Amino acid sequence: MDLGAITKYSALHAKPNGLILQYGTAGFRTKAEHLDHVMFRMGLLAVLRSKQTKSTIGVMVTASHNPEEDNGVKLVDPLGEMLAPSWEEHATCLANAEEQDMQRVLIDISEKEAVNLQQDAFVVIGRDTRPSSEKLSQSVIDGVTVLGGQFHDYGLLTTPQLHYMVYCRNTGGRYGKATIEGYYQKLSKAFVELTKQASCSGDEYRSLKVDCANGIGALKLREMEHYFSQGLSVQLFNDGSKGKLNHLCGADFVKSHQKPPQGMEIKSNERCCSFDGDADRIVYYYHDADGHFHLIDGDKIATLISSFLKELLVEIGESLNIGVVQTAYANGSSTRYLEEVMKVPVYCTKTGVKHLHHKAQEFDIGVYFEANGHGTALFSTAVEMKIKQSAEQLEDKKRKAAKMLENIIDLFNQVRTDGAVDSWLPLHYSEDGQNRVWAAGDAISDMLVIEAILALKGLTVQQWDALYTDLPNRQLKVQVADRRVISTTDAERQAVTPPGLQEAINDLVKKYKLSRAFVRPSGTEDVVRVYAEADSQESADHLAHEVSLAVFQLAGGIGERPQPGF
Ligand code: 16G
Ligand code: MG
Repeated sequence: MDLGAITKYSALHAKPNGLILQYGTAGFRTKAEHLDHVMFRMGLLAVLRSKQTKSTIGVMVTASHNPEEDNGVKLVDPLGEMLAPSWEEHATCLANAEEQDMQRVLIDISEKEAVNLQQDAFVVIGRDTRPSSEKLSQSVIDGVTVLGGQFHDYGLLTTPQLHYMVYCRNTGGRYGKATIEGYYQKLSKAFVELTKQASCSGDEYRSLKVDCANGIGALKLREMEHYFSQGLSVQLFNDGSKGKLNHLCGADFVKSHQKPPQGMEIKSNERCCSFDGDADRIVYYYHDADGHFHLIDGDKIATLISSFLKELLVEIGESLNIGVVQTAYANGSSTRYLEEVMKVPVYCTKTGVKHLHHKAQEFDIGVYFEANGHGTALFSTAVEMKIKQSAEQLEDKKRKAAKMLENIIDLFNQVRTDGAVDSWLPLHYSEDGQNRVWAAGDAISDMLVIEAILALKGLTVQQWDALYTDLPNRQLKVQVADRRVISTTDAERQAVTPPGLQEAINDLVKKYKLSRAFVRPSGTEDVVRVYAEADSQESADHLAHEVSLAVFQLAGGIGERPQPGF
């Protein structure tokens, strides 16, 4: 380590005194002007992690669905998965060290993790379209180079594309080529193969309007569209040419406001979808003939995907276990439909992709989606092998179904480390013996899977929507002095503290039909989140308001008391 050079460069990316940030599920995220030192230091940390794992590490500069003024940074581990928890702690310590302590913290980390400083390091960098991202990614590069690391700057990428690049590089290109063309080719090939088998390829199945949140998704879809145009034509809106990133558009806006994005003209029954700012989330929607807006969220996406996969398995004659993983935010109607009509086991985990992902790995095929549109399907290696064999050996109809499944697996843009592909991996990387699969969801790949399924099944967007009717629901936020006074259990569905809160919620819920409510401290904002659903919108709204008041009274509310009306 050239400590002199580190000190000199660090001073050029000086930390504002007293600023404290936390590496959360979404990495570091805050106003862009507070992040220069964090970026430089994450460049340093990525080099240490790369030396330790003897693998390529990724650094993504993005703040996803946050406002344009914000930014953020996430490190991507060797198999394209999220950073290991112990290194998240190092990231927090390093980012928060005052200027004079930074070197000591850096040395501490490398000693604690037994990093061989002589080892080569390689870091790949991607960024979203925020005005601040280019300069911030340059600060990452400064950190990488001052510690002697090599790097490749991919420039503009979606978050899932950067994960793909990291995985491809660490598996010697066996999964795919670590280039943007490699990504386009891999996904498009699987999509075109799949949709070739669709008997109904009328125009209504072939065209889709996409709201790109004025973000990176627009650039990448535009580059990609000619690769899959045989199977699907996309019309892009909010492509960044005029509007502001995530402003009145994008998946987060559409889901939380339950209304269409601005800047998109929607004719009745046209199929539309929205990406978020870094293209790892997707929701669908349409207007019916009466002009009513219908949202098709992550729950209905999971239902479509799991029912299709189940049908294919029946056709092949395989009895594999499929499970669906949701969070407490999943609409009660979706859970009921999956369990009672589809007879698929459903599990509930805490909010946050890593929790769902972990649970989904327990199944031969695990489909997981958060209601907000974050999700994917995971296939165990054994299943993948079985399906590949079936695609070669079985006869006619069965073979066709196996081929479809094979293409769907490719289309999900998932990679894994268990079983058969172990031989691809750098042997020295085995963090905790778990099957590590990165597949936290990719809006582009999810979109192509959904479009292929709709075409193959000949389903219109209304028919898909009609699988079940969502229970009316409402989400609210409450300001409290310290949101940590709320602790939860049962996958966040029950409040343990403060005393009396759960009893109050139980009493309120009893007043309404088909009702349910829960509260949880947010992991990304300084608020308590409240969710309620009931048999009518009015009841859901009332219940949410009453629960908010209970939180305000029992959990130390601050500011104005929650008011009724939305
Ligand atoms: C993060 C999570 C997302 C979750 C959200 C909840 C990842 C990659 N992202 O964005 O899955 O839905 O947090 O936010 O894990 P909240 O805690 O503020 O409600
Ligand atoms: Mg995102």
